[in-house]
Amino acid sequence: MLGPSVVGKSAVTIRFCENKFVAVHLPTIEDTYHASAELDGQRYACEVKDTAGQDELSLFAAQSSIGVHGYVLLYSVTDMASFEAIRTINLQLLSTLGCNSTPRVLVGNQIDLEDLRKVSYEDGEDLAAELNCPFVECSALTGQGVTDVFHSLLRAIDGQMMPAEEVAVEPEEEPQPQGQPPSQHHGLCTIS
Ligand SMILES: Nc1nc2c(ncn2[C@@H]2O[C@H](COP(=O)(O)OP(=O)(O)O)[C@@H](O)[C@H]2O)c(=O)[nH]1
Ligand SMILES: [Mg+2]
Repeated sequence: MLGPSVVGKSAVTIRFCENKFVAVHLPTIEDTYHASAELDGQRYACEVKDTAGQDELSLFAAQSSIGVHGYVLLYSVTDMASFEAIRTINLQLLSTLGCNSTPRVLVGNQIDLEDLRKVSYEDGEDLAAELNCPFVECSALTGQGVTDVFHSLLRAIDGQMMPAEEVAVEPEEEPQPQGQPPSQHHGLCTIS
């Protein structure tokens, strides 16, 4: 679970894994949560790593990527600076992984605060197109869209993990992303 501070990384994680809203969560706590998800007839055991957040002082560390299958890039729709920070966080992530793509989902949180919205849905869609990943808006407070966040990411992870013969593109035209070889472990997904 990546993103700037106070955008709701912990709140979205806990909404998905424990189906409750935590109004106050210590910002420095980094913890791993578990959830089970059912998608397209397949059951997934998800491990979600809540991070303390990425900013100028705490960049994404290579060791944080060990065993992680996909990433949530979270901003708050009420905070334009948090949205603008996503590009940098994404670049840091890809350069740390040493690849030009990895399963990610771009997520705008806090859509229950519509009156305070600063980042439009279209802004989010445009950035997701630029980052080449799915886009979801959600609210950890109401729970709206939260399941969709993780389903979108599981689809992105599953798409990358498909065995080579099931991938519809020609390898010459579209090389597979480097750094994370295809895996047969479809049942367990670790998300950061
Ligand atoms: N209204 C509203 N508040 C939220 C939502 N998600 C998080 N918050 C609040 O935003 C603040 C930061 O949330 P937190 O999960 O601690 O952010 P983190 O630092 O990114 O982990 C807390 O006061 C939360 O209660 C949401 O969807 N809607
Ligand atoms: Mg937190």
